[in-house]
Amino acid sequence: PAVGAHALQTGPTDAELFEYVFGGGNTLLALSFVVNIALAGLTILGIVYLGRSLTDPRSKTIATALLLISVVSISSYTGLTSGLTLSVIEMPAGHPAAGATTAGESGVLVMWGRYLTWTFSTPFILIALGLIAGSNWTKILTTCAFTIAMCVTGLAAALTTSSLVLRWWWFVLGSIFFLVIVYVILVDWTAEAERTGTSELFRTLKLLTVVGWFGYPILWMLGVEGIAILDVAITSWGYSILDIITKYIVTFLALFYIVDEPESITGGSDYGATIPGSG
Ligand code: RET
Repeated sequence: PAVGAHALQTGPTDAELFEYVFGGGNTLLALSFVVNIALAGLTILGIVYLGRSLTDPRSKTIATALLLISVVSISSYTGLTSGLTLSVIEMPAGHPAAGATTAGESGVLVMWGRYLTWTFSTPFILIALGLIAGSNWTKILTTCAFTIAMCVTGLAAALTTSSLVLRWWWFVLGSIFFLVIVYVILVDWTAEAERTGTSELFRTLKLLTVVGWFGYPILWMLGVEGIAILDVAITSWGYSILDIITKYIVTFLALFYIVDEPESITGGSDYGATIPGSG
């Protein structure tokens, strides 16, 4: 092999993986990708339509962050659909899926494009949530940095083939980063939303986000990357359904609110500034 060749550059090509997923026999998996392309597209159109009358700069910033969630999502699912961000990867010794074969190659189908693209989509979810809570950019960007770290370690966990222990160590690191985000949402932003006057909306968004986001590491553990008790199509549908909740449903709830009540979102003197005198 060429110098520098590694797992991603060997095994089936994108064309072979596309044929494997869409050539029949894997309809369930194929649908879990295509349905989300459609939903992300509809969400983009919905935001452009409903957001067209927004004038308040902070509401516009929120709507733009919401738009970018679905822009990343439609690209992410296009990557999975085309086979470009799928690979067949051999699991290390001791892994329950070690020795499996997929599409005539030894290894399991890994949807690594999901972890890669969460790196770009989850920060926009946190920007929207933080602005709705009336938080400041220090806290918002802190959560963004931690979600990027979490997703990249998840990607590393999925792609590590040298050792089972190191796969799980990556996972533990990612989970610690995740807890930082959960803390900021549940403690800081909950208090800030109270002061800003957005606590009613924030409570709903917080519930969908925190409960929904916990589903991802659970699926990772149960799916083929972890203890492999769920097959790849079921795991993929799990992620696709979680995406519907944590992205499109969160987007529309937030959007209806800022379109209806743009004045209550302008809590801060600056975007995301804490209201003067509120501590
Ligand atoms: C990983 C594995 C490492 C440990 C943890 C994870 C959490 C992932 C989460 C993903 C959320 C994704 C969303 C995508 C929407 O576009 C990476 C699975 C904790 C919380 C909301």
